[in-house]
Amino acid sequence: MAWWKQSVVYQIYPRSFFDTDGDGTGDLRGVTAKLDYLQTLGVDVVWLCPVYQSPNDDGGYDISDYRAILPEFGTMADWEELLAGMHARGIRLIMDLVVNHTSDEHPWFVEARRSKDNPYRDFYIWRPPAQGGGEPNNWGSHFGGSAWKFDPQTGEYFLHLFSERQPDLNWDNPRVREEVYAMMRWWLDKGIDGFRMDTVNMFSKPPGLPPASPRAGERYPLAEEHFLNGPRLFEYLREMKRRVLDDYNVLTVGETPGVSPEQGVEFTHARDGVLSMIFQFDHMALDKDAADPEPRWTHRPWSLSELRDITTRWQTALHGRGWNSLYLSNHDVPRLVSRFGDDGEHRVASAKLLATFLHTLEGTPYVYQGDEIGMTNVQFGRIEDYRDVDALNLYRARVAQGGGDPAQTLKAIHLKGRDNARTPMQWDASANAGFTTGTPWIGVNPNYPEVNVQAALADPGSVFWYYRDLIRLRRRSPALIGGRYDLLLPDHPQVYAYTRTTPDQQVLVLLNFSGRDAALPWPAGGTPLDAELLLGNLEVSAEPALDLRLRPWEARVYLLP
Ligand code: TEU
Repeated sequence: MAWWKQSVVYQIYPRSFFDTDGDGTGDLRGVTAKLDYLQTLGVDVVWLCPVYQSPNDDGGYDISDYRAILPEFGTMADWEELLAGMHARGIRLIMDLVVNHTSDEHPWFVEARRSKDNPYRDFYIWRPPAQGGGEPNNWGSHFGGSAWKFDPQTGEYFLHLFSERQPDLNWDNPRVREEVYAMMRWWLDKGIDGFRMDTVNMFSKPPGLPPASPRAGERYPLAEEHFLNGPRLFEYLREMKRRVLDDYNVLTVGETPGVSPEQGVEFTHARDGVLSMIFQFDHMALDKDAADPEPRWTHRPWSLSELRDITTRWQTALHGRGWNSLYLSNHDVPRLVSRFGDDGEHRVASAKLLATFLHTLEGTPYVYQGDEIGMTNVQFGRIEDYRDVDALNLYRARVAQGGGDPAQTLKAIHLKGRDNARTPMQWDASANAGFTTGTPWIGVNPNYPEVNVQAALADPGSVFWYYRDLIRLRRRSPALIGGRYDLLLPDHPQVYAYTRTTPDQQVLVLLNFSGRDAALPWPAGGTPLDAELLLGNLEVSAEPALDLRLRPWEARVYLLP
């Protein structure tokens, strides 16, 4: 079985992890300093978010030199020391590969914008103004406004699906692909163990760039129907596999919004897929109002049955064919305990339940930094305290230029903003949560005196030790790694129940996704007395009865006879 199927991945957003030089920004030495911590947790792989040279318009996802380390983060020697430190501990490293776009400070773009006949012009996507002037089409950017920016030097527009400082590369140009493949080999030859591929299903844009269909009142719709899974995407990814990936035994995980389970199989098929696994987005839309022109800033209550349906579809479709990645959080979304659990009274129990869910499904679990101590969303009172280009653009468009209500807009940012996940890692109860001796680049969540690593390590009942136990449990359970998923109690309003089965082992998982007691019949054969409780997030006394009661956010994992 491929090594990455048996692994748990830990995602590090280095800017917010640990600062060793007091400049308020996390750095590579900060990651190296915490490797023993990661080893105690028991993770197998680290996914490091971008550490490359970048003007940092979008948290380093705007890269101006793919082969250089951003000085704020350290040097290439620091990076090499980090890789060696990981490998010495048996931890593998995957790097972020951001090649849908570059920074506008990348030398290719600096050249490209000089003149229409510059040799690098065709590295990017340029169009003249529409007839009568204005943007070439109505495509919107992910971060608000048009996806086109006018460049006066040559009188044409360039395409940017993200910020205007992130021009999209033209993947139809073979020279672009050659450059990307060479750069990938360069990193792989340094000894890394794979890539997390940013926006990997946006590389191929359809010929003619047809207009997008707007929702009511929408000026610049996100043209996902055109730029997701475009016509030549698989051609390019197969080429990348043949030219680069086939020569290395690596983990590749593609970020793929707007992909169905059937397409997921195509991406990750064990025989002729192009990636090890993908991040699907269906469950990320659960709490959004899809009818709103800006769904990502909306909030609607989600129901267990919706989460169960989505999960069941993916678990079933990929079993024996492709491979899932399992995540509820990352640097782009709110904290999982605030979003899918209860970050108040039941913070600890619900954080453990969500962890149980992630580690008992088929696929490779991803733990985002801080989730292992139950870190929560933050609510800064002023827009000045926010750093994310996405949130700042929203505020500018709605309030500064749109005359909208500042409080409403801040509320949307509190609920959905990406900075929720980007506040500094909380190491201890000292100033700035022990993250830095300087001024942190973004404020620390004020709950750090209670929620921090030092406190978690000292408490045997903490979220941290529960994650450690789950990771260990999964490692020694073939059913939890590769067993078939079968849904039980499909209509239960509070409890998510399923089994994972191999010919030799069957595991039962019971999750009370609610803040109330839940009654349920013992859903498997025999009685609870015949089963072995492998792990639970609350103390359980022997329960001979066939009727179970789960307490708020209670999670149990049983080995069935
Ligand atoms: O994110 C892509 C991204 O924003 C997706 O969440 C997508 O826009 C959305 O789901 C569509 O509905 C990646 C990085 O993770 C993010 O931090 C970067 O800002 C972005 O790419 C640009 O590189």
